[in-house]
Amino acid sequence: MTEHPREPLVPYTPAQPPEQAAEAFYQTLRRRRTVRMFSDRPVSRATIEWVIRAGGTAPSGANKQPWRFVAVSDPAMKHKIRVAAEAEEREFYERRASERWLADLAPFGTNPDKSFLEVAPWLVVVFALRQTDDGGQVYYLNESVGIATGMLLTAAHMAGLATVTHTPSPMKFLGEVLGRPEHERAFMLIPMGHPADDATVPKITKKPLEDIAVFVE
Ligand code: IYR
Repeated sequence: MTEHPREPLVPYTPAQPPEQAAEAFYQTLRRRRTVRMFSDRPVSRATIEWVIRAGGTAPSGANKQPWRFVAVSDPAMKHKIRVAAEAEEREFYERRASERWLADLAPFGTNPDKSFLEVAPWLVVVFALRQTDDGGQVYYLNESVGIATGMLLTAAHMAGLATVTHTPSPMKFLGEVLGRPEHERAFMLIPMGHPADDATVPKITKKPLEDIAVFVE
């Protein structure tokens, strides 16, 4: 058997005790909202790089890190993505979506207009790798990429950036427009930037703890 190297854990110890640290983080995270009204105020590439690095710290099946984050600021590419996304969305709103689905979406005021895809300074397209870049097996792909995406969204929020988890369906056009290889499957399209000064968001609530948690002690 080969020896696999190990190293001492360097624990992260918050400045406050766990209970206070957990509440403080919750108070910050609860202010994240999905935003569809962006400012065109620029965001540096370095900011996006840090946010992507944060997403890339996610745990994944056998640490295969089966994700790729494609960050787009090129206006011509953003335009192409918008045009293609809006074509899919028109199909969705006019034909594919059931009456019930449209009714469920009504409170959010979404529609086929995806101008945020051009206004936001950056689009981060998350791809799930069906296999590693060298053809190896990946494990728990959706779980892994879902976690990394959640961490990416959290990192953007902590940097003061707004995001929307946009899932045009089908998303195949993203791989085509961006010229991504066959083994990369588009997972989510995430505009990132500062919110518009007059941005509004739907008045919605999150379920209270009693409705989302069960304690067995
Ligand atoms: N992809 C469409 C529709 C949509 C679906 C769900 I479920 C949402 O939570 C929001 C939107 C769109 O982006 O408009």
